[in-house]
Amino acid sequence: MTTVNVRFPAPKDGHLTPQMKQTWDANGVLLLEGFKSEAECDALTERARHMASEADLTNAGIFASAQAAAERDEYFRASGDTVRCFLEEEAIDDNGSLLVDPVEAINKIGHAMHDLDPVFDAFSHSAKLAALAKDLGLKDARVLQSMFIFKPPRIGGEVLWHQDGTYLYTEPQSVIGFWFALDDASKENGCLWAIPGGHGETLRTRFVREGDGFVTWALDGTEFDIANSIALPARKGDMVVLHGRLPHASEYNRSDRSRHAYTLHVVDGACDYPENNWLQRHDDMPLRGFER
Ligand SMILES: O=C(O)CCC(=O)C(=O)O
Repeated sequence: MTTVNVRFPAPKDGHLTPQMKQTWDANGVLLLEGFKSEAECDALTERARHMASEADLTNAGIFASAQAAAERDEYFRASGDTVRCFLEEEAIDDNGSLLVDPVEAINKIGHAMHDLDPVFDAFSHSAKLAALAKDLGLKDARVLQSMFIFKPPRIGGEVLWHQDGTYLYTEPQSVIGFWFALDDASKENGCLWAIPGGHGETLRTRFVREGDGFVTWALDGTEFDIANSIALPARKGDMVVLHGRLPHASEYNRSDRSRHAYTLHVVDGACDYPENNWLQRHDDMPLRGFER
């Protein structure tokens, strides 16, 4: 079993110590304990649950139900610079009817709340996050994507092993994931897993636009070394930083506790952003940095 320590008390000003930097370079993952306060976490969760309670879930059902692939693709495609809800696969029956309470039915909200909603904006922008991004090597950090992940009790879906560079590719590769635990996350309710050091390997696939749909390009067929993966249990307020080539995943939540989390994906504005990446913004909504 792999034993690697990637946990540190969160730096108050966001700046990484030499030891944190060394751990980041070696492993491609850091867990910064207590990066956010309980109050900050609760405010975000409350806001997301409010959004979920008001959401038009008829449309959200497109994502999981057997409706036309074209409709599903269009719903996803337009979420890059808007705010849309996506349902858990197990939340609806074959006819698309909800099997659980609407607020417990949502898999995630994405992908531009950090720019479009004041509560998410406040959580997502600070001098502390800007300092962290700089120390991680991002010369011109741009916050590209936000996701509120509900992982609801009993039906919270699994996230398969992947690298974030597959979805958010730049040349050279620059994406970094900032993942915040908004509930305590354990193996029981579907905490993150990662393969320390896996960021040193190649990007395996790219997910790109093709015509009106999407395809996945195979770049390297080598399997991920999941025998060397570690669980990353986290307390509410902890933050996990994930290199864009670091393989990571999470299991189903079959427990009776939710596992809310929030992620920001950040790229370097100095890098090229391909026009075939799935996430494209309209010109009137340029990417911002971490400054408020
Ligand atoms: O929260 C999860 O379960 C997975 C999140 C993830 O894979 C990501 O943010 O890239």
